Amino acid sequence: MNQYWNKTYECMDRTALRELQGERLRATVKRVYENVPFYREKMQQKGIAPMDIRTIDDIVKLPFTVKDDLRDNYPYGLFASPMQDITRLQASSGTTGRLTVVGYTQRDIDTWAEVMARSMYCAGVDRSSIVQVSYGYGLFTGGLGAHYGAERVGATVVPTSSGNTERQVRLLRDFGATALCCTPSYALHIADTMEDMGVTLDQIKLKSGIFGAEPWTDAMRKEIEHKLGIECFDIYGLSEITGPGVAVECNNHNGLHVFEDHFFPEIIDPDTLEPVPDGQPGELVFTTITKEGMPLLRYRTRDLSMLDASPCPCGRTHRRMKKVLGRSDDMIVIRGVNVFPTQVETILIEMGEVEPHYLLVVDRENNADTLEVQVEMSQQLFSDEVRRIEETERRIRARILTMLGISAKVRLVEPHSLPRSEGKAKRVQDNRKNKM
Ligand code: DLL
Repeated sequence: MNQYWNKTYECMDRTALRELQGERLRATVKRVYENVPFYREKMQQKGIAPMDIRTIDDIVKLPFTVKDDLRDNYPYGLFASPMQDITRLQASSGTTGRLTVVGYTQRDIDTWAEVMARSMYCAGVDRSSIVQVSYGYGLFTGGLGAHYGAERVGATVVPTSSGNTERQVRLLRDFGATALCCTPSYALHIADTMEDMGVTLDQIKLKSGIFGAEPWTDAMRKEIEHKLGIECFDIYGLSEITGPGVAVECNNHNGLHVFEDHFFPEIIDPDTLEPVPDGQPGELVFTTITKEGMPLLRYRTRDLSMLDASPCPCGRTHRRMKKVLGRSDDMIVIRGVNVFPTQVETILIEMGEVEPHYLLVVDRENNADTLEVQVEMSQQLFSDEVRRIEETERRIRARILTMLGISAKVRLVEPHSLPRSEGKAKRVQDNRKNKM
């Protein structure tokens, strides 16, 4: 399976690609300098003008943009097009604070559909496919992004949006979707609900899942692939840059191809803000190089990843970003040790006996941080003796201590007792925030 939606761009010779990126960056910088006072001032403060940007390598001279800049310029302050040219608004609430608003021109919407169409092809979705879109529709970019991409390739779209999980299962069975788009945590919830309803794998036709919008581990991937009998594709994106479709896995599953002819990626050291070379980890930064409505220069995503420029057997020449396993904001610090929820996820799933439904509860007692890992036990373990349950808790606790260097309390809870997510899963409950 090796099909491209847009071979000219996806397989472009890298020298030609860099040329094109330079050209597009020049146009973007000129556009924001002329139309967005925020960027004009930032560039003036750095003593640079649009003519200083000649090739893509000059990108490092440009100022960064952070989420607070979007909030400070709420709602339309960073738009580079007049309102009459803005055909769509999307927004993201994040975990805290004000909404961040994004404006698209018709061309931006077309570009978004284009990169989502490429993503669909990467996941083997084409006009013969039936795609159930169970990402939320609305201001969140997941639903509409997947919808436009699936329509663009000519697939049959089933726009269920998220929620009403039993109905999702009935529709999967009755309409015969071959691809499912939703968050990985919701995919798992759909799989569990399917089992509870007695719907078996031979009653559904799913072949692939296009999952993203939240961090998820390879252990979780295997779990979902097993439960739904499908191949999973990781899709990455953020509303500030366009929505889903910034990067996606091909069938080699060796990182996510960034659609570099539209979104230029960099990795920086989050402390020094200096760029780091391909192959080294750091914070992902994106510059949109074709956007009209709200172009962003060097937007700091807070997502941790690395870039890989080695050739991919699929023939696409765009660099790949490593699966994002966490954002610096999600990192919890327990008595000085840094932990990402995904690190705990890997341990839990690999241990077996528990279900991949978990919550990390962080607190502070007697001036010391505490971490409690709540995880659902399997039905089998639940019906076993208390002694076995305690033993399992002890084993998980020991494993967390060896692997992550933190002592955590592990509490196995009843099956189905933790809240299920229909969108982005909440993995951490930090009670320290209320105590400061
Ligand atoms: O989550 C867009 C999206 C929708 C992507 C559907 C993929 C699928 P936001 O709500 O603005 O946009 O959240 C963006 O979500 O900075 C990451 O921290 C996280 N994220 C998105 N995709 C992935 C992924 C959408 N595949 C934020 N793996 C980003 C890990 C992801 N984290």
